[in-house]
Amino acid sequence: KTGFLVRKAHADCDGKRTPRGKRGWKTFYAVLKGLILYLQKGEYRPDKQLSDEDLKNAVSIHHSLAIRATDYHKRPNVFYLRTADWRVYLFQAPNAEQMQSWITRINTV
Ligand code: I3P
Repeated sequence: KTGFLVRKAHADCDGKRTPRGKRGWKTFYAVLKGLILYLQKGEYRPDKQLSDEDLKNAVSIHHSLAIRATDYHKRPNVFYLRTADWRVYLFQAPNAEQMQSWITRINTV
């Protein structure tokens, strides 16, 4: 599955609150391949080499959980992703269908 997602980092490894200055929303082209959610900046081409930054932004979704962010009201179509090492991201999908589709795909791999 692929598509644009806007990401906000909420908690880093071990659930530590992501510090101010690093909590802004950023747009990525997301590619879910196996157990990795790749987040690429800039223009997307299927054959494009992943940059070092792209690799740093990749998220392991093994033992992770995606949940609709019903308590977050500032933006629509937002879901939480909690990873096995207790990072927490918010992801905004372009619409409700895409949000549900990402949640289902992440939770059923
Ligand atoms: C953050 C940025 C986020 C905001 C966050 C800020 O600043 O403005 O958009 O989250 O608020 O800390 P920075 O880019 O300097 O990290 P919201 O859009 O959800 O308000 P927060 O610290 O209350 O999460």
